[in-house]
Amino acid sequence: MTATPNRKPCPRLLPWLSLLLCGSLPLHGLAGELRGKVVVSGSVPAQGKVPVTIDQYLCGHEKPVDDLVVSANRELRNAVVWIETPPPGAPLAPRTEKVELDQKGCTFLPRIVIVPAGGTVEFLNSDRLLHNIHATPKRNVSFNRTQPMGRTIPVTFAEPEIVRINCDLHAWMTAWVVVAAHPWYAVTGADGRFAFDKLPPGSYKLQIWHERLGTVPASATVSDQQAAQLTVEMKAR
Ligand SMILES: [Cu+2]
Repeated sequence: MTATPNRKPCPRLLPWLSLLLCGSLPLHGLAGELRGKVVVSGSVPAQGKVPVTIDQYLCGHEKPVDDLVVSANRELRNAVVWIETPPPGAPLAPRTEKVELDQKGCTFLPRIVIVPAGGTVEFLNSDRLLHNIHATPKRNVSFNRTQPMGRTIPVTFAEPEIVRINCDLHAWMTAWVVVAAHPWYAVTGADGRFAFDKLPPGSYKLQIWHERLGTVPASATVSDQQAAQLTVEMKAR
């Protein structure tokens, strides 16, 4: 997943003219890239399954345990990566894009969504049964709502944090809402990879969070010559 800063388009001009017309130097003129990968060291438990004891007609008889998904090459899926020290004058994250979190096949899809602080997540239920969305935030407003099929429940998240979401009716159902303070947040794919672009050259501190493996720091230096490469290792417990 690539996080892209939301900037008003600024025509390619001489830097001083851009500064005058656009209020800042155009990032695309200085843009650097950071490409990374999160891998797991230590003993990785095999992905287990949890038995389904209710609503089997729709949910099936078992569900994979999705809280630690590691590829054969030790690449970690669903790690959240963000830049702890965003560039000075970084734009606020965009608040207009639609973020949806569905409940489908008795699973939250996707497991992790990123929403900018002040933005709204639309919770959906595509299943022909009753689900529930139970959020346990520390800095945002708590909520616990039943959700019949087809109902959209919009929820606005004001403060940056990572919020756990559960369905109390189906114990295996967990999702996470990452409320982002700025545009440089990403979630790793099945290959453990993430990328940030339009990043001004400089040195950055990063944080990498995973629901089972905790948080680790990292750092990277970005230049405008070539993409910076970063491999982050998280220890399986
Ligand atoms: Cu449910």
